[in-house]
Amino acid sequence: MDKKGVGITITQHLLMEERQNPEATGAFTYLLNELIVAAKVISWEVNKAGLGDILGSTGEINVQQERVQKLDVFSNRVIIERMQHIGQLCCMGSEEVAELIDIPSQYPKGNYILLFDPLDGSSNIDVNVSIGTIFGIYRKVSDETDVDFLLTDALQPGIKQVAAGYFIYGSSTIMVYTTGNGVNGFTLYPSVGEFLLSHENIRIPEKGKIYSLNEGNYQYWDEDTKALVDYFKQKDKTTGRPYTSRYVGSLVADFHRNLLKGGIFMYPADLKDPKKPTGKLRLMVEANPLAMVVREAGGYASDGKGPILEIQPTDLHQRVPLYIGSKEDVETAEAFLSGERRV
Ligand code: P6P
Repeated sequence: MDKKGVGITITQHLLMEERQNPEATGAFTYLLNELIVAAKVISWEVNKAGLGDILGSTGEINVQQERVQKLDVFSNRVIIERMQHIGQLCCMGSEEVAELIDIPSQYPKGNYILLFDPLDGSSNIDVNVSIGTIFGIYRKVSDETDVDFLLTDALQPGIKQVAAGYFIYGSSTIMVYTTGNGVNGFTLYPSVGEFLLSHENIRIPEKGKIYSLNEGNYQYWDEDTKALVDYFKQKDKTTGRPYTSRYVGSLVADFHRNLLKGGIFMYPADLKDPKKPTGKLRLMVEANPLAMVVREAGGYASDGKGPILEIQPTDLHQRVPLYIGSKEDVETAEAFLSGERRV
């Protein structure tokens, strides 16, 4: 909060952005505000998780073949129940649910599609490492209303997102989002129950000094990937190398640090799991939303060959290699991964 004890609330900021958009109807502001309510509920639960019995896994396995943590289930349910009644969505897609999620018939449908990862980084829940919610919002392109015919509307390239962002539940709860007019961050003041503007007009440094990836996968990478990672570790003062290695193992935490400080996050394709030949991260609910945020902050996101945002999706849960962060560093990654560069 500023010295007068108040700050710009997220609602104020959304309304200011809405007033700048002549076509705005308020539907979008309403949608984001409801998502914020869901995030406040999740934040509350995450921050007291150590006190209740909500830690640990439910024992189920989700569509990603990952052990479902109780907070995953809770977060997924909170977002679905919060968002389904607002009359702004025609359907939703969740990392936790195999198929598109319909809007129950008792609620009106709208023209937006919400795709989200309800609680990313769930493997870190029990060890008190930051975790988060990632979201992307699209406008429906067809006249369809039946969820069985809305998959084409959901599988639009990331460049078509009208908004994207994430919440981090860590030492504080922070929301970072963009509607295509720059990137702003808001910190939740629990005493006030409001997100207040704390990171105005975030810009990522053109080039960083941090590289982030799980080096335990080294033996599963191809030679171009190994050469790229070795490059960031070699000593060369003129290019500020070796870079510092920072890896939390929670995408939102690793991404957020690099967004503010500069650097590159990488999750390469690896041969570790034949069922996941294109890496672990999901295009629709992880890569695309963060790719929009980083582009609006002056950075870049690639699958190693080209822009994440230009990939034409073929499946709601498809996975992609992800190289995201400072533009110059991601372009270096593309040069190595194409075999053009070795030094
Ligand atoms: P690894 C968390 O489970 C997650 O989906 C991302 O948040 C994170 O970046 C990645 O997986 C970590 O994967 O293989 O390094 O443990």
